[in-house]
Amino acid sequence: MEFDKKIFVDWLRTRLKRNYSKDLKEATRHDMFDAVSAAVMDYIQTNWMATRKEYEGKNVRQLYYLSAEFLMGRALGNNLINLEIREAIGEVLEELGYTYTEIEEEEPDAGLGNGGLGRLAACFLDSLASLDYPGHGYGIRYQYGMFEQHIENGYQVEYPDNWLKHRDPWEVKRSDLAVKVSFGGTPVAEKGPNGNMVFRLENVEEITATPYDIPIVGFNTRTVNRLRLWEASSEDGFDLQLFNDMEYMRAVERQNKAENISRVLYPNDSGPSGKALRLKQQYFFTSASLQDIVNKYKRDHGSNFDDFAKYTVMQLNDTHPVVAIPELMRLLMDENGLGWDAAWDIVTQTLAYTNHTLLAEALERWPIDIFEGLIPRVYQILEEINRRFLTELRNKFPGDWQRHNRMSIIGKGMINMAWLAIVGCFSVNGVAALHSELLKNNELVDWSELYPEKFNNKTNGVTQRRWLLSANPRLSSFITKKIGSGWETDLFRLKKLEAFVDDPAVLDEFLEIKHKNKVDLAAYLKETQDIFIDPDSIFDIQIKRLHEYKRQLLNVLHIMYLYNRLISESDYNPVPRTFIFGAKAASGYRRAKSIIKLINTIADRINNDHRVRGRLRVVFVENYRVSVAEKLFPASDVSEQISTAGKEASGTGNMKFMINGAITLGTLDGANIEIVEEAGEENAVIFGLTAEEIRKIDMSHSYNPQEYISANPGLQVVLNQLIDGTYGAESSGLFHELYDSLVHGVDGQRPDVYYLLADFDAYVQAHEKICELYADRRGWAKKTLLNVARSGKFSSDRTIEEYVRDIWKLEKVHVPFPEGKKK
Ligand code: 26Q
Repeated sequence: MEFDKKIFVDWLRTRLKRNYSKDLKEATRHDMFDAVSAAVMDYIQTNWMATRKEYEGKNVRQLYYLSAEFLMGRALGNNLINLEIREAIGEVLEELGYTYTEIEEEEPDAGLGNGGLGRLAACFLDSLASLDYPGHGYGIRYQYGMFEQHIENGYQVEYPDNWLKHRDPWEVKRSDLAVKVSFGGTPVAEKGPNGNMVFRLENVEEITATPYDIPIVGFNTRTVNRLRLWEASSEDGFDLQLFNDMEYMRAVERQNKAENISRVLYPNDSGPSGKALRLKQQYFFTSASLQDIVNKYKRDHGSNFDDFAKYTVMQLNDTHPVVAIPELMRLLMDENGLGWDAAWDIVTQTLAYTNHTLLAEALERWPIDIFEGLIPRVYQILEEINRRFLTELRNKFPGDWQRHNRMSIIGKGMINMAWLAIVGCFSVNGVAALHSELLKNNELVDWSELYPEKFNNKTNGVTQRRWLLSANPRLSSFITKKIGSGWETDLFRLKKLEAFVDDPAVLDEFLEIKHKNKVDLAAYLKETQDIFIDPDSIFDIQIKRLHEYKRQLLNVLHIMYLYNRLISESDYNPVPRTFIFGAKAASGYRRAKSIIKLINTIADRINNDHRVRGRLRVVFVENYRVSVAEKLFPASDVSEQISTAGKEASGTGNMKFMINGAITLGTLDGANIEIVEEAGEENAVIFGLTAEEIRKIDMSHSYNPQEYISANPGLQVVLNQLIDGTYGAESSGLFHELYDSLVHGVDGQRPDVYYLLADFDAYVQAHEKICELYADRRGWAKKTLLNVARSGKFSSDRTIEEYVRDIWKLEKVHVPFPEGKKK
């Protein structure tokens, strides 16, 4: 990237004058952020246009990643890094009297996702562009992203995330590409142009979908791909003929109702909401995206669809866009005159599906009446898909009625979206080796028997550009100094760091970097939450959505246990520890919210008890999000990955910890298994029941948590403290319910569904082990450096290459730099 400081400053001056009527001296930090971003956008546009022309000129096969969520976080730092002008911009800002950090902090996170699934989509876009693949995202431009979390009196309180309050400098509105999405109405049959029967909808509610494009800038390449997010509005506003007071009010109401579709991200990341508006969101962005893709194909190739599958492949991020299957059928048949068989061939050659969960309660199912009411023609097509599928099934398994019932897409008044996905897609993948095996052999065994060729694994990954190069500059320069550059696009090169693991000087240098990062985090927490933490203590961190299966409660029970020991055993003197949590609970998830209150209650008590001062602290980081995660991972010593084995599909935070040199304290669940495999058993601390052991106990119904309580008096005390008033008024309410859920079972559920008590002892031992390892500073440094060195597999670049090889079959497209310019 050619960069000229003087031109850049001139540009800033012009921009500030034009948009804010200010000169450089008068500009606020936010003005400055906006102007810098706009200038960077100008740089990006040149490459963006060049990329589009290259794709169009070469007529290449393209991937579309359909996802209800893209958890992008901030863009400025990432774009500057990928354009390799971060340092230069930093210098310009300093010369103008700003620090780079204060300008960066002005940008709100684009929090258009709940957690892992949404962040994975964002990492994938970064890898696609950085590896020069033509792959683009399609999603929803939520006006309000993931809620802002405040902690009030220890409780989580949700506030709207008004991230578009100021304009978003990274988006380009494309009103010229708006499409219509219809809801409701009555399907009416008519003769189509080819003499076949097609359906037209009468009396529909028509919604306008307007795309906003966001550039996805590849690292050290000219490739700029596109994230296209749809906004909902209504066109049929004002009927001037009928204009009167009532009509006016109705018109505005219609507007609001339409705009509500892209108003807000649903904040629950498990357990279907069952709400019609959620289905509206799904159909809205899926239909708009498919129309856009079909329109583009027709512009490039005319209306013969024979080559559609050759130039197009779509990945469905979980079941949220799975309505694409009947909708693409509808577009091809009703709007483009194809017959059923031709349309079905296209659908089943272009769509692929990723599953992200094993939890039965999280599988998406829609009541027929909601579905049919909102999209009646799509429902008709769905019924026909199911009718044909059941015919196929009866031929394969004649007389096996139970199997037919289990596998019917429509049954018991509900539509099973995962079943639809498996029938309509050519590929079905899980997101870590264990997860894919469990899908194939347990949850989806009926399906893998029917379609064994569809099932495959794609272990998740994370982009090292954001999670190491950008988030951890100290470690990044250390790495480049030791092994040279190149790891930014080939993370396996970190392997070369293994040459240094017995060099004491290097180990000390490595420890020093971690220490400085911990000092930075401590300063940030002091500044934002007025909490003091000691950088010489172990930073033991659990950051992820709050869920019972992720077992934050196990972490808390252990902290209570440790606290009791520190007070009662005068000769007990382990390494000082700081336990850090960050987590949002879905707004309607009562028990998850009780756990947040418990963490804050315990933190408050411990942090104010002089008896454990300097030895134990607990911090709950408020409003955990991508930009805060970027400060936490680099400062981590211990990565808490303690889900009940068999429940966490993969996890991706676990990978971000590893590449930043933390030790995994975890169960053999999700990608933890592969992390330990790569790092070496001696460089992680693993504990607890395995997925297989848990499955056996589950099936035999033999679990009795009381056995574990009786065998461990310390655990007994901790559990009693939840209800005996030790921790105040909540002990009779919220905490009592947590106690009951562990000891007795609540609402007809079995006690301790997630086996916290069964794993408690092993977890205590695991923490002891951590302290022992940490005390040997160079031993610890060696283990954590080996984790970094062996983290190559967990780059999303590796994941994307596997998707490309097995599913997408894309070719790289190199966008050439202009004559005489760099590279
Ligand atoms: C569904 C229907 C209605 C409303 C909301 C939803 C919904 C929204 C988000 C359901 C699920 C999610 C998100 C799931 C998720 O983040 N899963 C995580 O995906 C990661 C990436 O593959 C894995 O690493 C995690 O293990 C998995 O929990």
